Amino acid sequence: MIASTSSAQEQVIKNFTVDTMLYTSSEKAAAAWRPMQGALAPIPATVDGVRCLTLPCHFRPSTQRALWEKDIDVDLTQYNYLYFRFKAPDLSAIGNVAIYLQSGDKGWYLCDDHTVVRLLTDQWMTALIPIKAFREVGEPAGWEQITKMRISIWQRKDIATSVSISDIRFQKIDLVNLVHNSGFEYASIDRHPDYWGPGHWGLREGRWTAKMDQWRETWRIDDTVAHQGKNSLRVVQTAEADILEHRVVSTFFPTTKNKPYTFSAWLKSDQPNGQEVELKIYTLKNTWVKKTFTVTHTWKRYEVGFTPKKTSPRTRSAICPTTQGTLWIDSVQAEAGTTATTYQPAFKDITIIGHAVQNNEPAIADYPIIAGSNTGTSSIDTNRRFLVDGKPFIPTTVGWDKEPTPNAIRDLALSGFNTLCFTAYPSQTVASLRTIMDNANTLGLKITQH
Ligand SMILES: [Ca+2]
Repeated sequence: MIASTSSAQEQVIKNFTVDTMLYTSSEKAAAAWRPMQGALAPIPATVDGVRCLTLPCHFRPSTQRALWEKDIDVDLTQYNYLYFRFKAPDLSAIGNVAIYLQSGDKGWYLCDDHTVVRLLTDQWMTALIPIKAFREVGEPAGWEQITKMRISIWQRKDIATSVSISDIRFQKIDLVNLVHNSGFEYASIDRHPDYWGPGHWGLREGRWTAKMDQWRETWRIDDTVAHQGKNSLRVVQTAEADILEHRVVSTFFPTTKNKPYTFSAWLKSDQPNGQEVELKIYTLKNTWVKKTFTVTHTWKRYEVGFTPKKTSPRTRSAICPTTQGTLWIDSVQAEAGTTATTYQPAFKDITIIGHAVQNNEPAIADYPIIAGSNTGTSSIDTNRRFLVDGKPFIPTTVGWDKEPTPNAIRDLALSGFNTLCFTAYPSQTVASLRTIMDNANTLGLKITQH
């Protein structure tokens, strides 16, 4: 058992390794993870390139579950998450994976909630379970004295199957950053960062909408320059008229009224005499706080404080170059408090989306998304790709702020776009919406709304 701090996320995560699951024989594995109630001995294995312990589950009609126990010794008041990786080749045979933590002789802490340990795919998955998701069974003696971990795999089908597990740890994760993809490390679409846009989430200027490839060259990931990680965002501001198109605006994050926050970003410019850049916070109803800086040619952190007058789930941060130059942006952070603390990625940026669970909220991949097609289903997969009917899909469209006419819909389809985007107002009737949607569907267009 090793307590260590991850070098990659130094100051962010403290680890207590329960078991790396790297055993050289079944005997040694079974001595550590004792098979209980007739379960079979664990098998050291390499599954899809991952060294692990495979737990054989030979379910019979009389078998409710297979379980294994290991002695541990940990004070869990110092940690707030249980982390492990697992893979189940036949999800249909597995009912649930329950984790028990024994404390004293009279009780356990148990996590067996399907919403926490979810068997989503037959690939390697990462579980990140909040300690507070565990509930008491019997009379556990306290979080300070955890002496045993039990893995219990419940049967759904009475067949022989298995679950492989790797790298079990308790973690202390104390993340403050509210901004998603704040280091620009994720880009599902070629060199275009996830969770960021130019403000209106589309381009308004006609000369750019006709030359999207050129605009992308001026507003994109740069994987040769970074303050942290591999990427930064590079914005080439060539004319003052392009200020709106070259804003760098985050997705929403929640803020609480009368509470101070600090927004910061690491910036550098190619301008020898500096480039003017605004840091902005958009709060409710698009009121904003801003501070203007002259950014120099070396990486430096800039920050602005703000205190929202109302509680809102819809606060956004923005970095806006207002004079000409090439600007690199990285390590953006919005956090509670009056000063910027050491940069940390946001919670979901260091976990595998789709398998991370925070405060029992569904992970992003679990939210159903309704596609325009009346037969299609859509979702976001574990690699953050948007899928329609199981296949990656990138909507290309022109947006209407009113009802698109039949001719407009037809022209959209004939021009090679694959999606119709329009605003649905309360004044519209179901019948008029239905006409638009049927029209689009007939022409093979998906529908999205803004
Ligand atoms: Ca970065």
